[in-house]
Amino acid sequence: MLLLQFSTSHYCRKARLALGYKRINYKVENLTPGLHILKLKPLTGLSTLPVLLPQIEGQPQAIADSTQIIKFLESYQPEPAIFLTNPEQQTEALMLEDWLDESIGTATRFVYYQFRANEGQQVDPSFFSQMLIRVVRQQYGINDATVKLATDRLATSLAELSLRWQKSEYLVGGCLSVADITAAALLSPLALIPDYRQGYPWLFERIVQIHQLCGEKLPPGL
Ligand SMILES: N[C@@H](CCC(=O)N[C@@H](CS)C(=O)NCC(=O)O)C(=O)O
Repeated sequence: MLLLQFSTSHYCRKARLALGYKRINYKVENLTPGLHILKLKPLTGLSTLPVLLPQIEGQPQAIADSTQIIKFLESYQPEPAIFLTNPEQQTEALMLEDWLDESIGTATRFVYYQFRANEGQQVDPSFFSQMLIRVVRQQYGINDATVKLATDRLATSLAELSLRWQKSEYLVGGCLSVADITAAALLSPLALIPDYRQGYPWLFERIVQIHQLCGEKLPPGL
């Protein structure tokens, strides 16, 4: 299998965690932001990464979107399972995944690029990196006002995750699920931000444990 990705994208990390948990052999191809559209549009009709190319006869040519990739992996190789066997718990895990994808992953992006453009400039002060940060901020409308809203949304979501992860090792049910993998990936960019590292130590402990379970390299900062 081949995973088309941006090396630093937290949604691509989510797909890698799922592939790693299932111990599936795969290669990655890192696309260049901007030029990625030329490759993706004809393949998927979308412009976002990750995209998985199973490269297996009888399987789809390309699967876009991290949620769809995990669904595909679960049906292609059911064990070890990322979906829960209890239907109610599985519905809850999928709802958490969707909330994390659509709301929290976006809020993390806002807070992360705000940090990288200000106090975190020294993480990579190169011209290319700073230019990319400017483009991303413009593309997603990242500014002081939208970052304030995102920060607030993250605080609410971390309160919810803290209740769940401090009560049990798992967000839903009695084993690792799509909800844990999604949270570990989409909150991982916060590891570089000192306020989050100091305020939420339990979050980063769990992110490390999930990366270890999935055999995935730890995110920057951890
Ligand atoms: N819901 C999508 C979101 C993926 C996403 O937002 N990917 C970003 C990178 S983090 C992207 O490809 N952006 C480039 C673009 O929109 O052109 C998923 O889960 O795969």
